[in-house]
Amino acid sequence: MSAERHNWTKEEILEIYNQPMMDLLFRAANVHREFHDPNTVQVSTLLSIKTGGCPEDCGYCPQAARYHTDIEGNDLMTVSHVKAQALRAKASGSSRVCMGAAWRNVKDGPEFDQVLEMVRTINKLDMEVCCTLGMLTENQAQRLAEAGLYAYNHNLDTSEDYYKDVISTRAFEDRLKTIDNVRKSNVTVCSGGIIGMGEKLEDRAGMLVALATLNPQPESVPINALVAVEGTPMEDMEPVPIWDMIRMVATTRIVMPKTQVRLSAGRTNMSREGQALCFFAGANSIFAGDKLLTTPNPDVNEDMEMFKLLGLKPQQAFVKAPQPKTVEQEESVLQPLGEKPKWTRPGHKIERNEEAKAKARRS
Ligand code: SAM
Ligand code: DTB
Ligand code: SF4
Repeated sequence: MSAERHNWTKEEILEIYNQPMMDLLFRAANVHREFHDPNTVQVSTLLSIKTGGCPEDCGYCPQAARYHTDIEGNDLMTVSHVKAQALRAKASGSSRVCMGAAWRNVKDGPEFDQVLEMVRTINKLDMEVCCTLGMLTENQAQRLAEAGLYAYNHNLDTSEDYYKDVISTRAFEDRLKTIDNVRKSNVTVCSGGIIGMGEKLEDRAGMLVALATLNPQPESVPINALVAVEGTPMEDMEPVPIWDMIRMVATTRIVMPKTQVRLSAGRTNMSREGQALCFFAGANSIFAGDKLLTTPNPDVNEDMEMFKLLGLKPQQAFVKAPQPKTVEQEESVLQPLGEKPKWTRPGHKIERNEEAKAKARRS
């Protein structure tokens, strides 16, 4: 029986990652079957509730204002628009809606109040609600919990070492702090990262160490393959080989046996056979819908065809954790604190991010 372990080392994880493929697949599939129904996959729909114009410099991200990518930015969506999209998602088989905002961090005020109303509205549709809004204080996490939030997504993205080559406007410790703030509430933690950003295998293992040594481990771990978007500093990155994705998913499954491993961005470049191997290796969750936040994703009908072909069933809502209760705004005991937390601004320079910025200025 595999137990959840919190003392994984980078060396152990590298050894798992690098073992012969057939051994890795066999071990991962066994762990997967101990803890999960191998024929069930959780399906989430992403909704970009506030797109573009972000002040951060995450080197992979098309929503960073400084890179001048071709995306159409917009203001915060209305609650009624969000409700209509959630109903569509539910009708197409999603059990969870994940709302993303291109923010560095959450600020108390009318926009956050509007997000809280979105959370209440979707929870009342009996769907799991997830948000990814950037950095969060403990009070903000509690207020989201009270509104009925099921999960909060905040990715470590890569190892602590490589993080400094990807993002200069906030630090790895800030990410851990937000995860800790979420953990103190009743909201489940969703945290993972991206492969294909030029990192070494040691960095992939380093990221998994950082996630697997959290106690408890995150309830959900998204593994994204970089979507290289024109205009970002990572526009010329080579696509991730499918075998790397399979190895990463399998290793994540082994070191975090109970977590929901999410096969996230990058599926448009993966064949059905490749995705099937990822499911065999322990992936048991996907993002559905023809758009992620700003980039393409397979069409829902294509995914449902794949599910049929593989005999996979979408997971019902709230089978892994009970539905949170929504506290109405008038009954809330929690007040916004209007905090101005001191999130780190490391201020180091990343050459390729500077070059992308300069290129955008010239064009
Ligand atoms: N602004 C918030 C934040 O950074 O936490 C939430 C939104 S952000 C877009 C959510 C996550 O999407 C990032 O942490 C990153 O892992 C993933 N992501 C963004 N751009 C990506 C890309 N081009 N390819 C793959 N994953 C990407
Ligand atoms: C996650 O790990 N991947 C999703 C979700 N969490 C928010 C986002 C992927 C974004 C891919 C790039 C885009 O569409 O903008
Ligand atoms: Fe902003 Fe999030 Fe994109 Fe970074 S990943 S630039 S914080 S939207």
